Amino acid sequence: MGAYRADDDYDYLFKVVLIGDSGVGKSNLLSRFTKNEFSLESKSTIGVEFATRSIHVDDKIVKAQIWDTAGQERYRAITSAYYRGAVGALLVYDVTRHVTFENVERWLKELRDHTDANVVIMFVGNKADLRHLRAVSTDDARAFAERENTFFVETSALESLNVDNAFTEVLTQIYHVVCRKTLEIGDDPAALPKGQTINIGGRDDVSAVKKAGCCSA
Ligand SMILES: Nc1nc2c(ncn2[C@@H]2O[C@H](COP(=O)(O)OP(=O)(O)OP(=O)(O)O)[C@@H](O)[C@H]2O)c(=O)[nH]1
Ligand SMILES: [Mg+2]
Repeated sequence: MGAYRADDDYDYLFKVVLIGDSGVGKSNLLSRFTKNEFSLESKSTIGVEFATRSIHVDDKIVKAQIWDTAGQERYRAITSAYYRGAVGALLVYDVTRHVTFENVERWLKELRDHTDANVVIMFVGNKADLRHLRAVSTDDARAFAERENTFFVETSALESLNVDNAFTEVLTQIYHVVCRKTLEIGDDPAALPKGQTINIGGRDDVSAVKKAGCCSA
């Protein structure tokens, strides 16, 4: 039937949320990843938007449903609904505005208060293209990520630097956590190591495994 696959032809669907202060570039990271588009004059997000993109991990199709909301409190939707079912998050700050880096602890707390303990978190320093305006060092950000046990990358939505990598890494990590759970549950549920499970079967969860079967790794 040719190389085309229907949009709903996927093996896994994962909900991923974007969080971080207003203006750090969440919406542009999303549009760069899902549409390869960037806008210098994008407006603040109001409410919630989402977009999808499918990628291959091993021989499986992983579809990401990525949610984006406003960094500003007054434009944000109901917090618990935004996080419900999320298995991954990109926590974004702006490398040229130190205050956005200082606020990540608050974002991290909100994220952890509302999601499974094993949500995969990518800490993202965006606007790396603005080299002359840098206000947060890579070392400081990496140290924070190590302390908080999250992944870390610097990106530029403008220059398409590391944007695909950031999303792909999150999706791949989620995929491996989900696979591990399936495999180990198949063996002996009691043997599940702490800190490695992700709830994907709950009724309210958007993220779900569509078909049975898992990674070969
Ligand atoms: N130089 C540069 N500018 C960027 C980059 N990413 C986003 N911007 C600009 O930063 C501004 C804010 O970007 P948005 O994507 O709207 O930010 P946001 O985090 O979605 O903001 P809220 O919706 O208000 O929470 C826009 O003017 C973008 O063009 C980047 O990588 N480099
Ligand atoms: Mg936005």
